Amino acid sequence: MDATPGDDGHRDGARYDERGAPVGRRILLGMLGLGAAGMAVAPWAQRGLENTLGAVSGKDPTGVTGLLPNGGGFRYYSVTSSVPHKDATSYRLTVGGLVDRPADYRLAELRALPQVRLVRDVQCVTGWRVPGTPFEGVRLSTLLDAAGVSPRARAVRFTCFDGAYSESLTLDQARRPDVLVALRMRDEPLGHAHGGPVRLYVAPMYFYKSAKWLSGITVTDEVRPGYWEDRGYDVDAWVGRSNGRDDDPTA
Ligand SMILES: Nc1nc2c(c(=O)[nH]1)N[C@H]1C(S)=C(S)[C@@H](COP(=O)(O)O)O[C@H]1N2
Ligand SMILES: [Mo]
Repeated sequence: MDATPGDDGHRDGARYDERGAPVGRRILLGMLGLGAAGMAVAPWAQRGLENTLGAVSGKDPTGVTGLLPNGGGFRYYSVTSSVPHKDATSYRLTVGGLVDRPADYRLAELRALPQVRLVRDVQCVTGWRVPGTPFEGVRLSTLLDAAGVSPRARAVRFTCFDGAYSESLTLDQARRPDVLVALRMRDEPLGHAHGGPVRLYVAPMYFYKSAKWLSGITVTDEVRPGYWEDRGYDVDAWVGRSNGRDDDPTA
């Protein structure tokens, strides 16, 4: 783990050279190595640690089911403590709020809708990038059109079955053709670690907008900042044009 004391795991890592290439430290966000990595971790990670240790000692009712062994002898914990597993039988996506026709989709129903495949670079605001990553799924606009968005609506809020994460988009952003309710990543069904069976995929924005384990889409009258946005990150998270980059003379 490269989590560094004093680095919040997002903002301090977002540094770019003149060509716009990220030069920040790599942080494996979402997974936290315990043990020899020690306790010198970023504040966001400490929050995860506390949640996780709380869960181990029984204080967190969600418990720990997200333990994953890895080759190095570390155990990995999800920052948000445990995340339930959902499959084709148990998964549901609700669409509600300021709509005429609230809906409740099963995985098979989402798979039966028109699918769109996009190949873009994944960019975390901390600086790590994965070039040319295919995502495939249903356009969010398809689900919004099916639901019939009220004229009073201005934004869309996303909630997750991890019980902790949330995100938001303006209605205009949500209607972009490069915003998907993704069922596949890298030409495979979306695995649990990447937010499967269904995650949001907001191609033009930093990856924190792409909420994993998506369970709720609520049309609202105003933007409600999401999990990281409550912690200081931009709601409008355009890659290269947000999170202070425009104000940074070194950017
Ligand atoms: N539910 C949920 N979604 C989330 C996060 C999270 O912690 N929980 N982390 C966000 C951040 S900061 C990033 S960089 C990506 C990481 O996605 P990955 O685990 O598929 O690489 O998920 C985003 N969506
Ligand atoms: Mo991130």
